[in-house]
Amino acid sequence: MGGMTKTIPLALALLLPLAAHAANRWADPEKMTVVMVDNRFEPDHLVFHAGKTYDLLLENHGKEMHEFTAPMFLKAATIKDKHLLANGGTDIVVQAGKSVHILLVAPPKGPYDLTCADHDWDGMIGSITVD
Ligand SMILES: [Cu+2]
Repeated sequence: MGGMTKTIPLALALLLPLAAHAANRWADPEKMTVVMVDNRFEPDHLVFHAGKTYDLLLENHGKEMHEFTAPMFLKAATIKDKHLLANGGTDIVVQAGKSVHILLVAPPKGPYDLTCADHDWDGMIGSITVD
């Protein structure tokens, strides 16, 4: 028992700086809002900076369910709450009238595809640039 009380504070002393560092990554993100309507993204071209943290807010103002389908972008980014991703991590589903916040660290530079898997046939297509 005496050994435990000595061991725990030491473990905490070692872990707390790590926890603080991990938390800082998500502190003070840049806000980015994308509005989804029937059937398009507003705006339809998004620009992120590689390695920067974002609070991406997806607002569905439409009467249809829409999806932020960006398989390569979402796989390459660091996503805080992966449970918000659907269909094998390829997209974010936003029900009509709802919104979803995603905290992410932007992936490496490059162009990434963006579509709505439900309405790409109707031109609900955007694009993402990470620079
Ligand atoms: Cu859609």
